[in-house]
This record gives sequence, C-alpha cells and structure tokens, in this order.
Amino acid sequence: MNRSIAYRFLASFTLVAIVGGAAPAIDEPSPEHPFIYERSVWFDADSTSQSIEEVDFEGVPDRSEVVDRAVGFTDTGDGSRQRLRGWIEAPRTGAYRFSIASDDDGVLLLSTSEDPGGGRPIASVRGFTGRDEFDRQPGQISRPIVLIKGRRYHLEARQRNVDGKGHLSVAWQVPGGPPGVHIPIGMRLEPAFRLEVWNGVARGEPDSLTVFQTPPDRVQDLYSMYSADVGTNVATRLRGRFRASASGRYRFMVTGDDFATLRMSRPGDSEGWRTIASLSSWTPPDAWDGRSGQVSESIELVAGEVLDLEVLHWQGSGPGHVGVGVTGPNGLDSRPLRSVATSDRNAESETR
Ligand SMILES: [Ca+2]
Ligand SMILES: [Ca+2]
Repeated sequence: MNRSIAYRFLASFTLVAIVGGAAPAIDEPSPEHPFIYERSVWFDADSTSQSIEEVDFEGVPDRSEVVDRAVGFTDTGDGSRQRLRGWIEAPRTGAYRFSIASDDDGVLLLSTSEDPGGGRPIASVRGFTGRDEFDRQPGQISRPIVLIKGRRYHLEARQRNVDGKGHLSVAWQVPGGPPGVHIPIGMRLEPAFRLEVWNGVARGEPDSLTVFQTPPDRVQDLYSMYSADVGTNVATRLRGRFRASASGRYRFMVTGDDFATLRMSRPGDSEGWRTIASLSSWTPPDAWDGRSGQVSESIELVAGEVLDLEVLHWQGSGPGHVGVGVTGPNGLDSRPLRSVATSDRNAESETR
C-alpha cells in the first residue's frame, strides 16, 4: 500500500466512523440487501465517439457511495461517467417494465438472476432526457420482463455526461400497479390529484355552474393533474396540491376542452380561491400556451411553500380533456403536474 492509498484509506475510514455515529449506516448492496445501490463516478475525459454500450466502466472509480435510491450523482462535470448497481427484489410475479432517465446517454442492464454477470441491456437513452423523465424516448423503456416474486435480480445503470448538466435514475412499472406510471425503484408513489365529474350538465361558464356545490357522480384519483377521460356534457373539478421545491418564480397553465378556469389558494389564506388562468375556448390536448389567459402571471414562492390548485371545467360534445402544468426555477417543466415519489427510508448516503 503506497502512501497516497494509505492516506485515502485512513481518510475514508475516519469519515465513515464519524458518519456512522451520526446516522444509521446502510448495508452494502448484496442479494440479501436489495434496493441498496453503489454509485460510482469517473471524472476522466471519456470518448464521445463511442456508444454508451462501448464505454469502459472498469477500473477504480474516483468516488463511490452507497445509497438507498436508484439515483445517480448529478452534474458530475464534462466528460464524466458513472455506474449505479445493486439488487432488486420482485414484489410480485408478473411482467415489469423498466425505464432509465439520464443526461447524457445511458443504458440499463438487468440480469436474469442474482448474478451480475448475467446482465444484458434492456433500455437506453440516446442524447438526454429530463431528470426523472421516464417517457421521453421509446427506447428508454424496456419491453415487459417477467420476474418471480421474492427473487433478487442484479440491476446496473450506466451513464456518461458529455457536457453541461448530468443525471441518472431508474424506474419501473410493477404488475398490478397504475398502468403507464413509472415509479422510481424503491420509492412510494401516491395519486396526488383528484378528478370529480358531474354528468348531464348543460353548457355554462365553469365559474357560474352551481353543480359544484352538489356531490359528484364520479371521483377518480390520478397520478398526474390531467385527464382525457371525462365523458360528454359534464362538469369536472380537478384538484391537487403543489409544493415548491425551490424558491423562485413559477407559472401555472391550464389546458382544456371545452372551457376551464384555473384557481389557486394558499392553505390557511382567508382570501380563498382566486382565478389565475382561464380558457374560454377549447385547446388541443397537449397545448399549454398560445391562448390569452391560459398561463398565469409569474408567482413568487419560497422553497417548501404549498399551493392548492383546482380547475373548474365544462366539456360538451366530442373530445374533452383538462390538465394543469407548471414551469419554474432550475428548469422545472412539469406539464402536466405529476405525483412526486417519496422514500420510506430516511437513511443518509454514506461515503466510503
Ligand atoms: Ca449533459
Ligand atoms: Ca369538446
């Protein structure tokens, strides 16, 4: 052991000892400890002429951590590459779909067993996706893969950052879970939005409909603040709560067919609901701007601040939909708003 390695070993050991006293240690990734991952980064420049499948992930990484979320390091710098690996356990028997989000290119490998050597590519990102954006490219989502309840499988995600910002995360769709919803592996996702529907409602401006004071005919919980499954000649109310992840200026927007009014309220605020955007004619399903009044003024929020949002909506004949989106600091662009995954574990990451 040369002097520099000895020093690094000693420094790491000391750090672990200090951290270990302050926070519960996480077990090393192993088949016996699924949903624990090792993430490793190499800072050296990396050939961008190769495909991500050809990039070398051998050798001693510059930094490694054990984490309890299938999320890599962020913004590791130009020309860096990283690997995230560990074991997962199938909670049910059935067909799973896995998805990788990365910036830049990424590839996801799954083994047919506990054996890391059995890993094969099942999904990949070309170029980049947004952070935790699991449905931007068809190739980033795997085909259905059958897993057996209680069995452990080795999972490995690889990413490189050519330049600018960078990130890496992995999600899955569990059999019996909400269809089409990508849940970050090891996280919990609850439907954060509620759609209420009143049937047989004659045309009217949403603001003036009195039907909202009566019990709805149908209620549906949603993972995104969007629905195209509303029916005809209906009034709907779509509600949700938004929590600002960072301090800054936000804009909220509504999309709808036919008429819609977006209102907000700050919890505990005696002023109650106030209108921040509205549509007096229908938009196409994914049209989020372009109509006057469709986008709110910018709204200043501090990190952690909460807003209640609701859309009052009326839909006559033909297609109908209603949805709410937000843009904000740090490139936030969530159109529509989506449920945010939370962790059951509170353990901090541990540096080795
Ligand atoms: Ca990048
Ligand atoms: Ca319509």
